[in-house]
Amino acid sequence: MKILHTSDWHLGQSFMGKSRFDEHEAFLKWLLQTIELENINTLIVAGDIFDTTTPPNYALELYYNFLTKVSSFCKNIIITAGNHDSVATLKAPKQLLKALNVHVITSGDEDEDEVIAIYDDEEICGIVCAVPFLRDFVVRKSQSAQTMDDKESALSNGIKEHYKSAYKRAKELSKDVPIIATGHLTTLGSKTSESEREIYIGGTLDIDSDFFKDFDYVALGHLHINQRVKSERVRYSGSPIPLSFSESNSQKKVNIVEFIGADVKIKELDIPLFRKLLVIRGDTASVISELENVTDKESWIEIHIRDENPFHANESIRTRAKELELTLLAVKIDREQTPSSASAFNAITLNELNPLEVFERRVELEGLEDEELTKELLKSFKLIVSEVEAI
Ligand SMILES: [Mn+2]
Repeated sequence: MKILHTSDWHLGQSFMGKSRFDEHEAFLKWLLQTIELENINTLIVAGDIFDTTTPPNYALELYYNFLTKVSSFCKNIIITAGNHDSVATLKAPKQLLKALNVHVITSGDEDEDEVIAIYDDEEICGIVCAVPFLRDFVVRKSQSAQTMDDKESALSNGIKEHYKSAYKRAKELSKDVPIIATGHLTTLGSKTSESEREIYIGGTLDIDSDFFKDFDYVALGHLHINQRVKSERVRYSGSPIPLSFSESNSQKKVNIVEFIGADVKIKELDIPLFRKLLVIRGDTASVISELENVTDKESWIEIHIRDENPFHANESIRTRAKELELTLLAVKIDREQTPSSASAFNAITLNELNPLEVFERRVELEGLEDEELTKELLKSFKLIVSEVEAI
């Protein structure tokens, strides 16, 4: 049995106003070839298929075209929902996709059977506990939780129970084949990037990855950097394309997991980079000289200015980039070096900031001296954002 594990495609992402269509199309083409070449019989996509709950039509088209093609030569296909996905959008074609051997698991509630037998020819060769991103309403057992900490521990216990019961059902189905779990969550001690939203109330819920130890392999999604967590067999595949500038230096990968008898062989396979994201830091002169050395005109560029006169620096850098026909997606001003003057802030447009950054700047303008109060305000703001985004 050979599995390909990927996640966090974020189809339809609008990246500072730019479409990722070309990169996603190239990735899916590469993925089809890889699945065929590597003789993969099980494909797992561990959440965040789409970037938003209302994906644009071209993103849906990419998704369906890919599934139609891949199902003709890959026997088992398992798709689970992530925190970005809309349960309804993924669920609507569920029955139709089943005819193509595509299993779609959206919420993990009692109506959905997450325990899926996978086949090699006509024989069962493994079982996948296809656990999606577990939304609050699926796991929260205790309504009486009062404080944020109570709520967090109720959630984390609920999640652990959920995996335990899936494992038990898998064992009942077959005792002698590998059992694989999927998940869309943050585990303790993992590396994050700037493009993952906090998914549980109050921020990141730390799930200790130890509780995965019964499974033969755990295919995780949510974190965008490929990594393993504590054990060789508990891994994030990471996203196939860099979703933020903070990921520009991390090689994108898929994981290929092969079971041979009781042995498991895991290979990280590099994905080609379809568009370069460049981060350039420095004062005006050094940024401009680096821009002049950029050879790949298709690159998308983020600038961090360290300059005494950021407003002027911003103007000259943008003008030079235009002459060079380069695409600057963001010009940021390194804050430690910057007087917090209105002119510096005006140099940045709103779509170059995330909601938290906007809120932080607003709080900064208040000039609050009470550090505790500032912390509380930021925490409450994050809570509101995570609730709005979880809808
Ligand atoms: Mn994601």
